[in-house]
Amino acid sequence: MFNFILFGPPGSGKGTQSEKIVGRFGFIHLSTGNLLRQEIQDRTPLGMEAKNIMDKGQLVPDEVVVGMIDSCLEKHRDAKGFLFDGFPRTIAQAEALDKLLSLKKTSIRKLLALDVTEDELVKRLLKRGETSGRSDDTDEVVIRKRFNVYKAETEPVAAYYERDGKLERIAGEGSVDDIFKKLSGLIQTEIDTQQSVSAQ
Ligand code: B4P
Repeated sequence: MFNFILFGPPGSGKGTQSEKIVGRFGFIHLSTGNLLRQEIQDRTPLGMEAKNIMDKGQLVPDEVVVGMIDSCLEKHRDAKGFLFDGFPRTIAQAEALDKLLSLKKTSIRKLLALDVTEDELVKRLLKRGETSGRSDDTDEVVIRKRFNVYKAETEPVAAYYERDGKLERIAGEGSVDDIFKKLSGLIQTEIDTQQSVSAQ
């Protein structure tokens, strides 16, 4: 199994690149943001609680998102691999993910981190807010709050995977296609390396 994390601040292009990556490599795409927005759309009790939190630019509790990921992993037992998008966002989520994957005798191959400057991120999110209807994208105060939460709680996740040599940093500014070329090159290298090890 090939499991990758697509990592980066809000608006860095995780959702945009994930769609292209799963299209090319056939992984299962697990976006906690999309799963939460689906709960909101379905007006479930979990969705109502999540909306309140997301509208303030805060993170949904770890046990809620870990539970969602656990049931998705169960649903796709025969997957060729998973692309985690927007998850893990805290060290507790990273530890929980490692445990869930080790129970399935697999692990994360690489965390692919998109680097984008804060000014560019604000521009992208406000632009998306004009058309997406996402209430967390229309107010610059909420967007700045999301960056602060990212720096305090999510950035340490990159260092957590760096300890095991799993961190790859990618410049996330430029055309969507150029960024996709860099990401898909890194993923293909991992697949080729694994296949040559297995062939020996
Ligand atoms: P997410 O849904 O994960 O989304 P995001 O971080 O806002 O954006 P993403 O990086 O995917 O940006 P995109 O490609 O769309 O999170 C939303 C909220 O859900 C969080 O704030 C949190 O409250 C909650 N949540 C989610 N996961 C959680 C977890 N694990 N734990 C707790 N809470 C959680 O790109 C943004 C825009 O940029 C788009 O309009 C796109 O068109 C544009 N763009 C992309 N690439 C570009 C490029 N190269 N150049 C120019 N524009 C580009």
